[in-house]
Parts: sequence; structure tokens; C-alpha cells
Amino acid sequence: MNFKKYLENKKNIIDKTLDEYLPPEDNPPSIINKAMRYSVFGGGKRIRPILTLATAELFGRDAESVIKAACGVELIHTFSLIHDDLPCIDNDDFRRGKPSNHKVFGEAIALLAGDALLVSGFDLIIKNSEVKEIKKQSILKIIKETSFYIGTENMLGGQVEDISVKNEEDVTKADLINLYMKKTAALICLSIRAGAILSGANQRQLKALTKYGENLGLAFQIVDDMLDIMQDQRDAGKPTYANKYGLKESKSECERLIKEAKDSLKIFNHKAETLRNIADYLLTRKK
Ligand code: GRG
Repeated sequence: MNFKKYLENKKNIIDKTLDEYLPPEDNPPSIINKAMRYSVFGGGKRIRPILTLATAELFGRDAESVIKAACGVELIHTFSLIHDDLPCIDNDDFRRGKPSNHKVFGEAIALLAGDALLVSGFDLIIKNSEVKEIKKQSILKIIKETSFYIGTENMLGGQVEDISVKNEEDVTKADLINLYMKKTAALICLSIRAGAILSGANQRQLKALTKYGENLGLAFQIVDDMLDIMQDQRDAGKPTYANKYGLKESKSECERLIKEAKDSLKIFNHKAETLRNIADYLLTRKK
């Protein structure tokens, strides 16, 4: 199967699982179910759950055996986007070219839809324990990792730093990298580690995959900043890597990070081909 087909195929499995899991729109209270579905099926690339599935496959596991945990992380990602767009945080009217959740459903419902998706994310991860070959202990470990990677030391803390930074001049390169590691790379690491832990990875393998996730996550956020500039959606007031260092330097930094990410997969030889393809794809993506 070529890589484009691989992504499409995985996206379909993810969409189907999410659709089966989420309550139908007309289930009461209908408004919250509509709001959750609006953002979950709003055109996301599904890169985080795809990473979970590809990591499990690296260990010879079937994608189906980790699909619920993979989709749980996607629900948590969707929650973070809805809250990120709220007027009290980034105040963005659009997400993926469509009106953001609060623009359609109002702030109160958007806030609650985000909360509901966070809770549902944990619930769906726990539901992965129903798969026969999955050890219950590994689900407990992932629940603990999820709380860590989205908590105040990581995603949430990164978001706090993001909204606290006022002046581009006050931010050093190290500050930005530290912020991106928390705000973006943490959830990407979680997706990869979840696939690895559920597949029984050892410490050496987990370490290599975490390094891959960190470098991939950093490159992913810098590409995101570059796309904002290239697609004229730049927030001039916001200190980002691409705003501060320009497109040329950002591009070469991303190439370096992607090379490092792929280098850390050496111990898996040809078995990590899909993870290498994902790294190359993230470097050249257009959305
Ligand atoms: C309470 C745990 C908690 C978090 C709330 C709002 C928030 C704190 C964190 C948001 C962090 C955030 C939005 C980071 C940006 C990461 C990023 C590059 C998102 C875009 O990801 P894509 O391109 O999105 O994968 P798609 O549209 O493909 O789903």
C-alpha cells in the first residue's frame, strides 16, 4: 500500500470508531452532542491517532487492538483546540477554515463541549482495556501518562506560558523550544508512547520512540507557524519561531529536527518505515 493510501485507510478507521463512540446528535442534550461532533468531524488530519496505530504496527500489533486509545487522544486534542480558540484564550473565529466552535454554538456550549471531550477521551482510552490481548496494567499506565502529558507540566502548562508571553524580544530560542515541547510535542509523544506501551515496548524502545516524538512534535509546531505566515493567517503580535527567525531559518530547523527524529528510529530498522514516512509528510504538509 502506498503511503497516501495508508493515511486514508487509517483516517477511515479512526472516523468510524469516533462516530460509533460519540452519542448521536439528536440524543439529549442534543446541543452538546452537536457541538462535540462539529469539532471532532471538522476536517482534522488525525495525525495523533495515526501515530498510535503506526507505532503499534511497528511492534507487529493490529491497528484494531489500540484504536480506542488512539481515538481517545484525538478527542483530547479536539478539546484543546476548542478551548484554544475561545475568546478568553486565543480568540480565533476560524478553525480549519470553518467558524470555530464558540462562533457556532456560543461560548458556554463550546466550553462544555471541550470539557465533555476531555472526559470522553479518558473514557475511550479505558474502553481499550476490553481488547483481549491488552494488559489492564498498560491501560493504567496510559491513563497516568495522559494526565501527565496534558497536565500543568506539559500541554496545559505550555498553554499558560503561551498566553503569558507578551513581547517577542523577551523570548529566547530556548524559551520557545521549551514552550513548543509542552504545548504541542507532549500530546504527540503521548500518542506514540500509548501505541508502544499497549504493544509491550521495552524501556530502550520507549526511549527511542519518545525522542522521535519530541523532535517530530517540535518540527510540527514550527511548520504550523510557517503555514500561518504562508497562508496569511499570521498573528503578528505572537512570538512564534517563524515570526522571530523567518521562514528560511525555520525550514532548516525543521529539516534538522525531522532528521533527528528519523535517526532515533535506527534500532527498529526497516520496521519503522511508516513512522519515517509520517515524519517526511509532516515536513511537507500544506495544512
Ligand atoms: C486543560 C489539558 C488542558 C488543555 C487546555 C487550550 C489548551 C489548554 C491547550 C491547547 C494547546 C494547543 C492548541 C496547541 C497547538 C497544537 C497544534 C499545532 C494544533 C493543531 O494540530 P493539527 O494540525 O490539527 O494536528 P488538526 O486540524 O489536523 O486536527
